[in-house]
Amino acid sequence: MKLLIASDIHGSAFSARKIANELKDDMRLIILGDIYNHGPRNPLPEQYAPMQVAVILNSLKDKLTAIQGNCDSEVDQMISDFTLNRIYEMNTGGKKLFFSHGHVYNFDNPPDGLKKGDCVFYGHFHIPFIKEKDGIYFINPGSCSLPFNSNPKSYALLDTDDFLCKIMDFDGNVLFERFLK
Ligand SMILES: [Mn+2]
Repeated sequence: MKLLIASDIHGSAFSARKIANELKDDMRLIILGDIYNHGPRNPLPEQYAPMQVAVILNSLKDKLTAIQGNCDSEVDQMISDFTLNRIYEMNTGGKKLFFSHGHVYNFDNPPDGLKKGDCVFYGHFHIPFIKEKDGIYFINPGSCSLPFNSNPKSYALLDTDDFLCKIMDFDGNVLFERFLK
């Protein structure tokens, strides 16, 4: 199975469209929250149009798993044809993949009950990375809309057959890649 993992769209129709274009037929999409609102601390992203983001993501609802971010409110659920989950867990290939927004669970505060080889995915920080601590992997796809620290807009790809994880920009460049073994 191939997963496209993206985060922190923050209402950018431009970025939602880019993600939709990268999503191939054999992929599932996981969105790690901060979907519609730009957030009071952020500038407006490119083509800020939350309702257009909803139209794009609603059209992908059959292949989409979504997480609620700290900028996502009750009304955001009302415009979404998919559920905004606080966390999402997937068990595959002997691993647990744990997905959340990242303001609660992250490198400094991992969720309980993980073992070596498990993977924790989150956004929130708008900085892409693949880190490892005590055999547990922490993956941030960055923000596909409002990256910080002069990073490019980015997203992650994970193949759950060989667990190769890549963080990509929208020009096809691989920013980071690592086997999450
Ligand atoms: Mn955010």
